[in-house]
Amino acid sequence: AKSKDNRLAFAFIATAFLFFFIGTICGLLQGLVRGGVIKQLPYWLDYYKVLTTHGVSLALLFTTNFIYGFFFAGVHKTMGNLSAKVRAAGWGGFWLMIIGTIMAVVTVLAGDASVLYTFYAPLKASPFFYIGLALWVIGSWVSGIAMMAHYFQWKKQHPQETTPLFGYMVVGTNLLWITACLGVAATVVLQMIPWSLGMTDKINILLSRTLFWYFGHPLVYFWLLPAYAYWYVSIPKLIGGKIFSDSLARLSFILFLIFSIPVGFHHQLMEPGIGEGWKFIQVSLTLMVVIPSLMTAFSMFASFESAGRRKGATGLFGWWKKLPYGDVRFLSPFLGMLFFIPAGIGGIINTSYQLDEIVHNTLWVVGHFHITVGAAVVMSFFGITYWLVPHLTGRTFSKSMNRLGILQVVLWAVGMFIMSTAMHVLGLYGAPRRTAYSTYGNDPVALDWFHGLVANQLYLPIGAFLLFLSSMLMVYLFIHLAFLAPKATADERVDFPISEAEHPEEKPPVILDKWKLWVGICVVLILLAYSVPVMDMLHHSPASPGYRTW
Ligand code: HAS
Repeated sequence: AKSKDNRLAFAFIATAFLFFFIGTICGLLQGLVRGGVIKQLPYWLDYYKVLTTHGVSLALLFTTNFIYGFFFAGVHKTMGNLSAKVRAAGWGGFWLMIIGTIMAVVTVLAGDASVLYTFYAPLKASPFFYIGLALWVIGSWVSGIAMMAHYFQWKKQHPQETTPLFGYMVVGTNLLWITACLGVAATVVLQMIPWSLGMTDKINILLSRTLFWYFGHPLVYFWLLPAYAYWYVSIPKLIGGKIFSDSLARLSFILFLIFSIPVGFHHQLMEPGIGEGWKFIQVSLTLMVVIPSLMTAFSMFASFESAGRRKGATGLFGWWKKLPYGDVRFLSPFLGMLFFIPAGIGGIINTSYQLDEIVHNTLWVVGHFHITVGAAVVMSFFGITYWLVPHLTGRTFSKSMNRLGILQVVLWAVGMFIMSTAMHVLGLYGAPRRTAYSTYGNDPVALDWFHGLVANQLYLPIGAFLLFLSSMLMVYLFIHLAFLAPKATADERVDFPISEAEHPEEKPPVILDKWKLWVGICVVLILLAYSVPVMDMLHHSPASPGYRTW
């Protein structure tokens, strides 16, 4: 039912779907251009403008707004009503993010910021774009701190009780986000805004890219962790099981907090100006951050097996037949998990220096991030949407909606499979990413490369079209669940699924709750991995003039 807290959560979710709508339309256009179906977009709809809108709307705006909606709903569910102050701060953050977003999106649509979602210097956008970004980051901090304040208030009022797992995960994710954003805030406020305002005429590119990736890699875990929260906290309940280990789940979040920041150089392996020793350190730390994902995979298999055995499954793999594939709340994240297996392998390939030399800046990387964030994460968000929206609006979720939901997620999975496989293959054949000239001026050699049976650019628009159909169905289903479905009676109410622990008597070790300790270790690792190279960049890396995109 609609409480004041649920209204806040709903505001985040509804705006998330607005950005999803804009971003997925741009996705279709791009697929058509990259596949050579549309030779060239009209001049007012330049390819790079579309690509920037696609990346910013989906990777930055849809994800963040969705995550905050999900988190606010979850902390309300597990730790009770927000205090008036906390709720006001949540709304304050929301509006700051909206103002920042409008500034950035309008600037992009006006063609004054076709700098892509990574806004690498020396590409220079209008100052409104950067100021919008800065406001958006500050807004996200305000809302994030509000959620954490709710958790710590709860903890104070219940000193003897184990902190709820969901709230714990919200704190871990927000600490990760706030620490990560320091990098992007530094480059935007100290480098890019003065430069785009004309106060400085040159910019230290290596430093700005380093500060960006200091933020950019933990950004991907900021997307992933809410999906993991759903996997750990809700999936066991949906499959009729229990959380395999509460402590393991907490430990995996701590490991993400510690290891996901000092690894940004694995995006810069091909860049000169950073010593190989420093790249080596950060690659080693990247391999450490794989461990909590392997722990999560292990934990999911354990939950599936124990839920299956509870339902009478026997043998090593009998549980496989007992999972509720007909329930979209489960099917969607489950398909996402399947995507995440090759996605994780691809990530390990990317971080291996010599292999990255082959795939860097090719469509392979685009394939990698479409099956990580575009499948594992987003399919988890779809699964959440089907119960969260009716939960927040007090409406019903009927069997026919579930069937349409299954159609939507299957379309997404098939479209994503076709498109991302093609991206990986084309990337290995050498197709570059981020180019509008996808038929390479009809160069016969390029056409020969990309028009085979296996490596064919046409798979991109085919996949993109199915993804587009799926996204429009998702938008329709969102609108239906939010505004049109019948109001639920007391019996029909859709609940927020929270699982019980397999062994509730086992309390998680107290040390896991010592946030200061974990943030301290995180800071030490960041200093170890970054301070010398950054000092070096400050002193030795030359500044460069910009390239105005408007
Ligand atoms: Fe990545 C580039 C390395 C994970 C997103 N990545 C990107 C970019 C994005 C992105 C957006 O080292 C492009 C940035 C740009 O625009 O330039 N990535 C990694 C590594 C991991 C990884 C080592 N990435 C992610 C996740 C993302 C994401 C997660 C989004 C959410 N990535 C890289 C590197 C680059 C990169 C380089 C730069 C490349 C370049 O050259 O530019 C790891 O975290 C992956 C660990 C994951 C696993 C998988 C565990 C499997 C699980 C599922 C279990 C399944 C079950 C179901 C239980 C080890 C948990 C099974 C049921 C059955 C019945 C079978």
